Amino acid sequence: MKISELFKSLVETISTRPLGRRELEKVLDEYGLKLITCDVALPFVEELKNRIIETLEGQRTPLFDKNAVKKVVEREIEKFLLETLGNGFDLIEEAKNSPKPFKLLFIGVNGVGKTTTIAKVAYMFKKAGLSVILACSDTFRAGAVEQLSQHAKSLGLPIITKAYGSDPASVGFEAVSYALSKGVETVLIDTAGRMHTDINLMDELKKIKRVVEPSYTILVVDALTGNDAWNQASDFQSHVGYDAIILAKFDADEKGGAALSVSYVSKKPVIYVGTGQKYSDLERFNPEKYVKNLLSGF
Ligand SMILES: Nc1nc2c(ncn2[C@@H]2O[C@H](COP(=O)(O)OP(=O)(O)O)[C@@H](O)[C@H]2O)c(=O)[nH]1
Ligand SMILES: [Mg+2]
Repeated sequence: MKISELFKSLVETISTRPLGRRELEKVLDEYGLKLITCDVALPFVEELKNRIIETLEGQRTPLFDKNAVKKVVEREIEKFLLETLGNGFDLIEEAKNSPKPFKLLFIGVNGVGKTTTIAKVAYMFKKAGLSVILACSDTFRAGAVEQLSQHAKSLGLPIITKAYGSDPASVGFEAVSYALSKGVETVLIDTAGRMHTDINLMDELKKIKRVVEPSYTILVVDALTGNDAWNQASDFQSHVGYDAIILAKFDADEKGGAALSVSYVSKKPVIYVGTGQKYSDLERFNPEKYVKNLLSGF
């Protein structure tokens, strides 16, 4: 080792010290509490703390910078949150580059915003020059057909519906057949909600999925759901399975923790967020912006 290098390493040893578990725990407890008040689920926060202690314990930190520990912890939290959120994808790009018809199946608990989200996606596709057909496979709830038909009318789109109580899978199948024969590029399929603990519903969704073979299955979650978002994401994942998540009512949610919980428990990305009740109120989810916002509140 050269003298200059030796000197540098000596200075570093004197001016730094290794990070201890206790002080890391103290800082992480503060951040953890803040994440929990933002509705991020507890098991996620626990894992975040453990992972960061594992990474940082024993690492050398500047001796004279009081904020050094906080800074390094915050950088590590940011990294972990971005990793959890993963990489989303653009539905227009996917629709354009996939075999036709491009089929999207929307699932989720009743009232979360499925039907509204479908209308928004239809509007977005239409604007991008893609042809769309809607399918109302919610044959369970009175009013579901009327609601989606109203959107179809406003957007000038064809729609397949069947009477209340009909087989939801056959509605989806008919929409796909229509798309195939008429060259419609995309099929958006609405489904019934009920409770995510309802086994009949889960079986029904599985059947629709089997019959329709969607290009992507999308779980819609209400951002305001708070802690139950975790259970919904987990139940639909284990019973039906999905590829991505759209968070509706993001505009009404100041806390914003649901995005982390659902991505963590399902290992699927949030791809879009609903930001209002208008057709144009659908935005690509931006993890960097989201994490920055979340942490800036701390
Ligand atoms: N503020 C806001 N409201 C929304 C959003 N998405 C849906 N909603 C409202 O949530 C309610 C339930 O939506 P709906 O699409 O019928 O839910 P579904 O039962 O899952 O199909 C309606 O009053 C919608 O207008 C959103 O992104 N922001
Ligand atoms: Mg609905």
